[in-house]
Amino acid sequence: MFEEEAEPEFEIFSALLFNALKAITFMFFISFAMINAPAEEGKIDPKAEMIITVTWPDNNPDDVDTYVMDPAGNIVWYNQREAGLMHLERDDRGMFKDVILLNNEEVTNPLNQETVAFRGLQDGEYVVNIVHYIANGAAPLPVEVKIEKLNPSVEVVFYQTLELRGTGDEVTAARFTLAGDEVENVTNTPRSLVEMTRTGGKGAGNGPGGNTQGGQIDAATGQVIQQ
Ligand SMILES: [Ca+2]
Ligand SMILES: [Ca+2]
Repeated sequence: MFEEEAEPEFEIFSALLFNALKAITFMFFISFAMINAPAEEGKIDPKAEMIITVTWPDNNPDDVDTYVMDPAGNIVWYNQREAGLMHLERDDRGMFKDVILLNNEEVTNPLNQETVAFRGLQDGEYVVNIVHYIANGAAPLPVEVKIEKLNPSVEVVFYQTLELRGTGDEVTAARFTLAGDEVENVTNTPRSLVEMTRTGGKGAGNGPGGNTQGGQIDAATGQVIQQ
């Protein structure tokens, strides 16, 4: 009689133990996943070698896009936020989704700024363009472009306020050539990067690093060297 009663008690205990183990395993995996969840938005590489900052007036609803091409022909833009050693930290779309938490309440963040960071440098020419992706007003939009080289000490390579004149307007802010630690030949000779991203160039956004058709860029002509 006693032995028969002991059996269900043991079953309840083992069922409880089994469920507790399941719960602990579940919590372990959840916490592990949370630890590994990357904070993609707004990430700045602490080892950045160069920073390009593009800013337009606070609270302006226009969407400006930053395009940067490295000497290898990689192009970083909102649809290809990582290319070569460059990373677009944030695609600012004017007022769209611009909120910050203040005292646990969502308030509008007036800032309009995009940042591209280089975690390494390559010799050769870089091209920095700004594009008026969406214009809401008729007046030209002032856009400030700042290019800084961070090591061994902060050096402002370029700083200028340019104007964008309506949806689709693309302006070459600066082109510069790196040779070791030296920055040479800063110009603003126009060169479209938007066109290259739309015609299947290396920065076309079809997977990491773009497709395989791009190649070495000739620093003199700015053209892709056919292999
Ligand atoms: Ca943008
Ligand atoms: Ca904004």
